[in-house]
Amino acid sequence: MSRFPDGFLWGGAVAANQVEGAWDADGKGPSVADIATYKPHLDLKDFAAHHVVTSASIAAALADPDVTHYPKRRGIDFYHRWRDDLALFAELGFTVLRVSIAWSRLYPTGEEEALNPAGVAFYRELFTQMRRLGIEPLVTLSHYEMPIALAVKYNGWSDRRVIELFVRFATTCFTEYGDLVKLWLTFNEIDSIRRHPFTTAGVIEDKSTQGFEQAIYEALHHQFVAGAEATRLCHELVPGGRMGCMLTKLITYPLTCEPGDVAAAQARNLENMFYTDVQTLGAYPRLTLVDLENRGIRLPILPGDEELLAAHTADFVSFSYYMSMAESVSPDAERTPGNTVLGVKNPYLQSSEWGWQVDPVGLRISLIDLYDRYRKPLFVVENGFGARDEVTPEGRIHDPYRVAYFKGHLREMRRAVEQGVELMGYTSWAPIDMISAGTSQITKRYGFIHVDFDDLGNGSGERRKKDSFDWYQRVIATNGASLDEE
Ligand code: BGP
Repeated sequence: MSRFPDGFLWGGAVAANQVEGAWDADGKGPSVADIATYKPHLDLKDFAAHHVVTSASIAAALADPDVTHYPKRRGIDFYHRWRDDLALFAELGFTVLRVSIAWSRLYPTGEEEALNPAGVAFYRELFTQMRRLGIEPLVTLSHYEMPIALAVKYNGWSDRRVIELFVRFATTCFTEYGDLVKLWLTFNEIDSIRRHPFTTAGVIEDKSTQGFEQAIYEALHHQFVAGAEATRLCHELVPGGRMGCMLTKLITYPLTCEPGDVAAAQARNLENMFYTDVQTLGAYPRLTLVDLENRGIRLPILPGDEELLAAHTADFVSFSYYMSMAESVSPDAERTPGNTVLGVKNPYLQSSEWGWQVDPVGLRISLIDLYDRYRKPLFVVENGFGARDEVTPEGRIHDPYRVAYFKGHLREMRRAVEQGVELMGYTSWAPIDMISAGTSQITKRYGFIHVDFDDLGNGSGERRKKDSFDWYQRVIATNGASLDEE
């Protein structure tokens, strides 16, 4: 019965915009997440359509006080129920919990000189209670929830002035919470900027006079620079502080050994890794620079930027892993959605109701790939199975499909560790049901804990343990040895 290394961190991950709710309580300003609507009329698999925003739709949403049709405004009311939720996480045996800090809870528009004291107090209490429960906080500075005022005024991160504002926010987080929080992440899934530029970086197409693609890469460069500066400040201001970068690990296999398929898959994997290359190796890969040049994209690199990137790389590489894809040059190849991407269907894999292809071995391959490329500690900070759960008349939730998903992935993860991958920990996505990032639904449930809300916010909000709760509790209690049990 093999275990994970002593001190391996076990837990779960959530994001402020998907759980907190209380979008305008206690001085919080609106964020880009607060205008996301649940669009049941749209194909759940057409993720791009769920993320389309215009200046007009933003203005209309901001003028609308409704919370029913803006699910991230209400989340799962974690802002008021966090103590009970933390108690459930402690009962699971968590030694780490990944959360994010909502920038607009500290700086409502992102530009205030003065901090919002209620926001500061909220996170201080949260981290203090985590420490009391023996749960290490792992904090993401930016998880799809920048102040919407910065998107409207500056077209988000496409404007270099947002770097300074973010660095001030990060500095505040380090000085306010550095005694409690030692593990930090800069930008959640920074690579998603090309898939949903508004959600990730506040970039709005109808404001991008320089061209949408150009604006997106300007925003990306500014996030890279801000991330390196935040890494420098974390080391300066947080005793023992460690900063990680975060990637959506989108592994792509060639559908066949037809060389064209192999080349197509290689191109997708290189595109995916480019983001961690910059943050971990400290420079833009030449292949990417030439590709951007060929596409007429100009990176707004200013003097000192490249030195900063080279000097302040990530201490560890974290990533989300949910599914894998295939690629093919054949125009007839069937495509299926994944985590805000489209890829070719792999005939060897099953898919979730949302079309995400389930591939536990892909997690081991990803761990080996990333460790061999970066030779730095890794952290799996998201992995999980979104599914509809039924509550029985007796109030039970039987979710064997979720246990099967985790069992497969955790066994493969353990094999990678046995092969020598340095892995700091694992945080499942997500320990409790919440509003999905892609489609703003709660009925796409991930948790070991059920939350009694529907997609329009009806329900008591009551928390209920699913069958998978006990299963994960035992995995943690045995440091993974119970994975061998049938
Ligand atoms: C990742 C995000 C998370 C989370 C997850 C699941 O991309 O970092 O915030 O939501 O995907 O996706 P979804 O909620 O769309 O099912």
